[in-house]
Formats: sequence, C-alpha cells, structure tokens
Amino acid sequence: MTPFTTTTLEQALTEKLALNFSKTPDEATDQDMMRACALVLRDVMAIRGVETRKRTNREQKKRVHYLSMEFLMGRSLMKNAYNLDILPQLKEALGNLGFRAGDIFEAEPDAALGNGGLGRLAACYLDSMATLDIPATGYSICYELGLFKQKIVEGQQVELPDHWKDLGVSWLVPKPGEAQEVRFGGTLREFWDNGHLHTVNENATTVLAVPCDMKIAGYGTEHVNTLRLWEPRATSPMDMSLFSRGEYLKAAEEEAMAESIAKVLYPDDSHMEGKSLRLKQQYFFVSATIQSITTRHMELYHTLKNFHEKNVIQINDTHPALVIPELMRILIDDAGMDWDEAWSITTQSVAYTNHTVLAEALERWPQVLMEHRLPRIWQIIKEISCRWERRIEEYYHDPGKTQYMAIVWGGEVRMANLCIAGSMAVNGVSALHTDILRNSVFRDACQMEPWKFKNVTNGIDHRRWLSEINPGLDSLIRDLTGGDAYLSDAMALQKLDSYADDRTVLDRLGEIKRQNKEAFARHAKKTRGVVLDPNSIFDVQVKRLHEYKRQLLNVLHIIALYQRLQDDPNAITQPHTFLFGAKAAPGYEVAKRIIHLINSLADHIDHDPICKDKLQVVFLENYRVSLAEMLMPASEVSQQISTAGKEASGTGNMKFMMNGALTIGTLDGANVEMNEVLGDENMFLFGLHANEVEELKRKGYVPQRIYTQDETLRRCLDALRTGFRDGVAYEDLYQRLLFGTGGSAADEYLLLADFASYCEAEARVAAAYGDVDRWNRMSLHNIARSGIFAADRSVKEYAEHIWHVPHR
Ligand code: 26Q
Repeated sequence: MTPFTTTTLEQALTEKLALNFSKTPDEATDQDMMRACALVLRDVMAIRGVETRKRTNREQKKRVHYLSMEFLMGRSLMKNAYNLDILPQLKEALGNLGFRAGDIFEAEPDAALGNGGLGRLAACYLDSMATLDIPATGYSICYELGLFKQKIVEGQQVELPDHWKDLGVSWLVPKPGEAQEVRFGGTLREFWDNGHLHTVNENATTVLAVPCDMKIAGYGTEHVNTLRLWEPRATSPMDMSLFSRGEYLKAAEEEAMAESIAKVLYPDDSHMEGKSLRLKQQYFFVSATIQSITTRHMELYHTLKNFHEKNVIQINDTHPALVIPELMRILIDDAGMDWDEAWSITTQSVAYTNHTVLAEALERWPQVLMEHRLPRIWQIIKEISCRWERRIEEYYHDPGKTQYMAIVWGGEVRMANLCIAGSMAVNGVSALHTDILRNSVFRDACQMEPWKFKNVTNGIDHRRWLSEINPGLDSLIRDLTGGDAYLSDAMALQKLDSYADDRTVLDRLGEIKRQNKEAFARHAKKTRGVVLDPNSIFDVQVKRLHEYKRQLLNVLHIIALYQRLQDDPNAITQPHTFLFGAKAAPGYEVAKRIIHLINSLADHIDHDPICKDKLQVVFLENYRVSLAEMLMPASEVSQQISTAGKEASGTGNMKFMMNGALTIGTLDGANVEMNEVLGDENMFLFGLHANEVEELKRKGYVPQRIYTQDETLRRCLDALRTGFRDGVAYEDLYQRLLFGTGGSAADEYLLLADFASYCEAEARVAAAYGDVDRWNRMSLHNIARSGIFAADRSVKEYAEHIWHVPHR
C-alpha cells in the first residue's frame, strides 16, 4: 500500500464520508469526520495486520497473549495517525476539508474499558509490543458501558453511564466467523471409554462469544497487532413456536445471560466483591480466549503438545486466573492428554502479574459459586488444589504453611494462590512491590520456588504521554538530543542532563510549561467555566480515590495553609493552585465523602477574599485518559503520597515526571526507583518508609497522641470536623482518623503520622519554586532521567525474562 499524502488522505476521507454517511465534507459533522478518519486508518492497519499475521505464521513465531479484564485505551485517532506516521498529513487534510484537526480528535470518545492503573498499563503495553515487533494479542470484554462518567452535583459524585460504543465502535471489526461457545452451569456426566475417564458437561447454558477486533499499530514499524474484545450473543435467537417448554426456558436464560454479561465494567479497583456476574464475565472472556488460541494453534501445528513453545499467556492480575483450569480442561477433555502432561504444558504457558498487596483487593471466590456456575472448572481447581497442598506438605511439613498457601480453603478459592501454583512466572510491578511479594505476601511460595518470582517495573507509552501530548517539549527534546531518536529509545532523554546549566534551555523549558499551563487554563475555562491562575503553582493529585492514596492528607495540608493565611494574610507569597481529579468506586462511601470534602473546601476558599490570588482548590470533574493528556503537560507538582508499602507501582507518577513536574512523595512503589535515578535533590521525599510503617503498626499506632501533641494538625482536624462554608460537617472522617469506624483501625493509612513531615516537604516545594532556575533545572533532570519508565523497557524485560520471545 502506498503511504498517504495529504491529497490522497483527503480523497480517502471524502470517499469514506460518501460511502458510509452519504455526505460531502461540507455536510459532515465533526463526529462523521472522526468516524471517516477511523475507517481510513483502520483499512491501513487491517492490511498491515494481515501481513503481520502471515509472517508470524510462516516463521512459526511464538505468540504473546495478554489477558486483562481492562484496557483503558482512551482515544485512538491521534495515536494511530502518529504511529502510522501520517499525523501531519492528516491534520493538513482535515484543514483542507474545512475542519479543525483538534476538534476532530476531541470528537472521539474515550474508550474507558478500565478503572485506572492496571487498565492503562495494558493499553501502554499493547503499543510497546507492536512497536517492538512482538506478535501479541490483547484479550478482554467488549463492555457496553465503560467506566461511569462522573458529574459533581452539589459537591458530590454522581455516576452516569458511559455509552462509549455510540462513536467508539469505529475502530472495531466484528469477526462472527471466529465466534466461540462458552458454557455455564449444567451437570457433569462421567463415563469410561477405552480405559479413559471422560467428563461431559450437559444441560449447560451456552453463550456465544463474538470477537470484535481493534488493530494496534506500532511506531516505526509495519507490525500491527490486535486487541480482541469479546462480545456475548445468544446462540440462536428466540423462536417461541419451535421451543418445547424446557428449551424455551433455557433459551430465555441464554438470552438473559448474553444480555447481561458484558453490560458494564465493574467500577471498583480496590475491593474484591464476590459477585456472580463478575465471575461470569471472567470465565466468559477467558474461555473464549483460550478456545480461540488453541483453535488457531491446532490449525497451525495440528497438536497441542507444543503449545507452550509457541504461546505464552500473560495474565494481568488474577482476574483472568481461570485460564489455568480452562487450559487444563481443553488439554484433558478435548485433546485427551493425561493430567501430568496437561499440567506441564499449562505451567509452562501462563505467567501472572500481581498489582496489589491490599488484602481486601486479593480475589477470593466463594466455592459454591464456582461449583454451580462452572462445575468442570471447579473439579479441576479442586484437583490442582489437592496436588498443590501435597507439594507444600512435602516441602514444609507445616500445616500452618499449607493453610496459608492453599488454593481452596474455608469455602473459598484463593485466586492468587491458584496463579502462583499454575504459572511459570509471578512478577511484581516495582522493585519495592516485588520485595514485599517475595518477603511477605508470597514469602512461603517464594522460598519453595524462588525462580518464579521476578520484578518488572511498570512503564508508560512515552510516545503518547510525552511526544504526542506535549508538542512544545517534544520539539525542545528533538532540538537538544538530535532528532527523534528518543521516540524509539527513551534512554536518549538522558542527553538533556548536559543542559542543566544552559540558561537558554532552562528558560525555554519554563516557557513551554507556562504555555501548557495557559492552554490548560483556557481548556478549563471553556469546558468547566473554572478560572485558573497560570501564575500559581499547578500542584496536582489525579488518580482513583482511595484512602491509601491519601488525598485526605493533601486536604489536611491545604487546610493548614489556609489557616496560616487566616493568621497572617502575607503568609503565602507564592500563589498555589491545588488540582484534584478522582473517581470513587460507587460503593465506597468514605471515598465519596472525601470527594465531597475537597469540593466543600474548594468552595470555601473560593469565597474567602483572603485567598484571592494566593490559594485555590479545584476538583476536576470526570478525570479520564483524555483529561490526563491535557493536564500532564501543564503540571508542576506531582502528588504521589500513598502510605509506603501500599501502592504497587503507580504510573501517573511516571507521566508527571516525563512532562517535567516535580514529585512530592513517599518512598512507595516506583517512587523508590524515581528516587534512585533522581537523587534526593530532584524530588521532595517525606514520610515513613515501608518497613517503618510495618513497625509502627506492630508496636501499636495511636493517632490521638499525635493529635494531642501537634497543634497545627489539631486545628486542621477540628476544622474538618465542623466543616466549611456550605455547612457540611465531616465528623465521620474526623472519627475515622482518630478512632476508626466501620471495623477499620484508627487512621489505618497513617495520615497523622506523616502529616508533619508532609507539611515540611510542601514548604520545601514552595521554596524551590521561588528559585526559577533551580526549579527548571530540577524539571530538566526529571525529564532527562524518565527514560527507564518507558513501557518499551518494561516490555523488553517481559520478552527477555518471562516470555522468551525476540524483539526489535
Ligand atoms: C477485582 C475483583 C472484583 C472487582 C474488581 C476487581 C479489581 C479491578 C481492578 C481489582 C483491582 C483492579 C485494578 C487495580 C489496579 O489498577 N492496580 C494498580 O495497577 C497499577 C499497574 O500495575 C499500579 O501502578 C498501581 O500501583 C496499582 O494500584
């Protein structure tokens, strides 16, 4: 296919508009044009996708299958144009056809098929896998509704449905010919034949899984991969006249199941809830995926005996853990293997990434649910569990260890233990996180099979999160590092370090930030009517709302600042804007209260003339990928203040760093590795370390003592308790910090313990900001050393140490 020029693009777009919407460019809306663009680029990627698949088959390459309940893709148009290397031509063509490129990009809805970090990580890795020429497919569910849209009404979160498919489907191609049948419930019948025990699942409720494929183009390569989203359909449409009573009910059941299964993404990323529908979602996409992989493998090799040599299945947390028993089922029931051979193949094919150490987030499923919904899978899990327990007993001779490491225990199935038993590799997502897995959460398993436990520190797609969204900075980097080499090799950013004393460079960097702040302020004004002051520090905390992430600590400090200002109107010399963005899981009441609190405080400060041009708090509604893309380039301070030991990695921290924001943070997750490359002098560290957190909890932590001793803190908490201008009191949050509520310990996440240290670090931030040169130099060092946080590096590590596949 000949590469596009501006002219041929114009022709292609005009043609698509005519063919699909019967419109000329003059008649087309921005939405029409957005879809036309998607269709044109889709065609290019489709053709390259065919070539990629043919080559992979011909050369019998090993394939990577990345299974994730979530892919937080955001928008794709600019990304795809960028990777296909036609972004300038597309912009020009749109201009020539009478459109503003920016408006067309903005017309695309975010594909929000994810909650946060884990889902966005999967999206970034898709980009890197394609860029590195790794034959890889992502698999997930084609949810009808993505993550809810957040509205703030009277200071509180209201959730609205996200009908992303209305416009977002443009990238998807349904492949009904590759549909798979997924079976739920029913009963098992066993019989002997030829000396073999066979198991068949009868009277199951069957749902058809139809793939909807999205192509993923790499950067600087013709390689194109696929994201396969499974869509449920009833096997055959209801036909009342043909159905006997029993069949009629079954058909109705199947229709209802097909209707419900992919309705909505679970909007919670921190509390495991054993809901039957969630289990159905998991098995639905896992079973369809494994069937699709084994079917293709059979077509190519006519046996499954070499499955593990040609395939690797990476599972994004335990959510797709059922791949282990499902692959066993296919190898045993369909391919006729014995247990040991099937187990050997399975445990050489699957690799598991852990993303959390929070006990309440570890997946545990009620045994009865498995038994009823997935009888054959349950049988296999029981057998895996028995054999695993026997191994542990032989190794440890310690019933306590057996109980701790067991897969089925106390009427529950513990998915992390299933994954450890059934995988060839278990990895954490930052050095500290992996340390905690090895030495605490999975210590016993790690002692038994130490080779399984690996670290792969997370990374982000630096082409999207720097080059694409921050053109000003991109152009400075090109000027200083000699072109666009950094796009394929993020470590080239290091060259920026040598300009640390170059005033022109530092000034230019400051000017770029200034421009980005102004652009963001214009956007905020236009879309929300919020007036931001570009002369103030843009100090940002954006991430899911969770107590361990400690948005409330940020709030306490702002209250302290405000009270200082009350005492002395000249206390603040440097104007400061605190920006928050966060969605709370709909059922997480405390998180919702914290959102309300941020809005109450923002309103109060807004109405106090003392704060004018000094202090502002803004809650940004509906934080999502596309908002992050506007915000990162404009941010100056990055709040990464989780209780040490709780944030597995964090990836927002990396996005800020790459865009030159300075981090105020604890030594948690990937902040530790940021600190290693930056040194203490280029970030603002504070707070207890992970081991100190543990120790304090062991010794007995009494937050009331700190409350009594620290007057500043006491005043803040007392203010919180009675509330602000809107008359809403936050007694509940006050109680939770000082005494604990709802069965949780007082100040579970040690806000009070870290408060003084945090305030002192905030003071260092304000002081550093006053020295413009110093600030810009620190910012430059942050950008220069962010190269290790490129997803390309992470994916290469997976390829070399876990997947054993070659890469570019
Ligand atoms: C589980 C069971 C039932 C319902 C929902 C869930 C569920 C869904 C999503 C549990 C967890 C998640 C998402 C977790 C997540 O995003 N973790 C983050 O992963 C990032 C990528 O590794 C890390 O950087 C973050 O530190 C981690 O919090």
